[in-house]
Amino acid sequence: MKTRAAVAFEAKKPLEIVELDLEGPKAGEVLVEIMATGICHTDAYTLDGLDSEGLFPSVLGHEGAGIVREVGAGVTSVKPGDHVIPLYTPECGKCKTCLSGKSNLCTAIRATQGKGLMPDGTTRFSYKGQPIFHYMGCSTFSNFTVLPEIAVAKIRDDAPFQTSCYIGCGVTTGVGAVTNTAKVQPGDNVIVFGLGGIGLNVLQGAKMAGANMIVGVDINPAREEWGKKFGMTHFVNPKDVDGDIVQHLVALTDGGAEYTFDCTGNTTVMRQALEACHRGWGTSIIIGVAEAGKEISTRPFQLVTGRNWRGTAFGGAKGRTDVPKIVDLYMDGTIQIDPMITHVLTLDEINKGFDLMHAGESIRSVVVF
Ligand code: NAD
Ligand code: AHE
Ligand code: ZN
Repeated sequence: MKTRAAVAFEAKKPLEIVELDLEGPKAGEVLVEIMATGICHTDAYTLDGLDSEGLFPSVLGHEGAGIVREVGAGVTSVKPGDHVIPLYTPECGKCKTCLSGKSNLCTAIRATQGKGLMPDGTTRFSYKGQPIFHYMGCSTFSNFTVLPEIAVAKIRDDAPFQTSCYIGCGVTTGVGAVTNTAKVQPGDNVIVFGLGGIGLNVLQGAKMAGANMIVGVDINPAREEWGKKFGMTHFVNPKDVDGDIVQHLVALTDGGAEYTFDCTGNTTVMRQALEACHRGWGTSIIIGVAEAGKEISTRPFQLVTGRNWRGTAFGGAKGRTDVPKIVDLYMDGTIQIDPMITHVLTLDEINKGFDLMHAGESIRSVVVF
């Protein structure tokens, strides 16, 4: 079949809207009509050539929602007409990691996914006879895409696509980092670095968890108002701080926070986040994705004296199990999404979504098909 898609033909170039050829689902795969997709900073990072695994030409996008239109042989858990959210972190339920119960990082298809391929080692997309790579196993910047059955979460039919697509990455990552990874407890102090599409969701997760001080840190002054809407109790703009930002935050939180979260992808900020943790027990969670070649560093003394450094992917959420529950939390009003969708675009306008993100003018842009 044919599908309209925004294709990343080259790094650092705008996406091009073209009609691609799409092969139907093979055994264990499903064809999904994408109804809406968010634009996450990770898409921009890959398009900008900063991703070690970035491949071109490819169809980016990993934060979608849509409807199953066809299933391949042997697919039993979803059927045509089901509403689904694609999962860049699938859940096979059978691999060592899934069986361990210790992590959401299912390994069933990770190797081929990182190479832009379906589990059988081929692509379903092509353009003028040339293969086009998949991205994060999702490729939601296409009106239709093919996914492994284990990489879709079935969700309730009454959830609007335009907002619930955000659960495919940003919402689950931010809220899950607090509830699944950090397990923030009532009364804990929290510092969130970077109040964008992920950081605001960390704020709302911290509020849900009953955190005491919820400190937001951002170099964009406009993010102060945004943070306040989602539970932030204190805002710090590092540009307005005289002296050392870490000392400032440690003083503000009476010795450092129980939990800090990096939602910037900046390795200097990651160090600040670790060092703003409370001596003896504070834990810093890295959410931000750093560009190829970057490394983190700190004095080992920071860890010797009891600070912990951790990371999280997709908020530690087990996609097929947890995503439908997050959709329920959104639908019952426990989790807010609508105010964070600042821009709704057509596929033809998708590059504007990247421009808005880089200019700091959007929280989430969503493309509707
Ligand atoms: P975004 O562009 O919406 O937000 C980033 C925010 O960080 C902005 O508000 C920006 O002003 C702020 N910022 C930038 N530099 C800063 C600095 N030096 N100090 C303080 N604030 C600073 O991006 P997003 O979509 O929220 O994504 C945030 C990061 O999380 C990205 O690195 C993205 O790739 C990553 N991410 C990781 C996961 C995961 O599973 N681990 C999932 C989604 C996104
Ligand atoms: N490809 C990059 C790593 C990118 C990365 O860490 N991705 C996160 C999700 S970001 C979503 O917006 C993730 O899930 N990581 C775990 C995984 O298995 O990819 C690189 O450095 O090579
Ligand atoms: Zn993302």
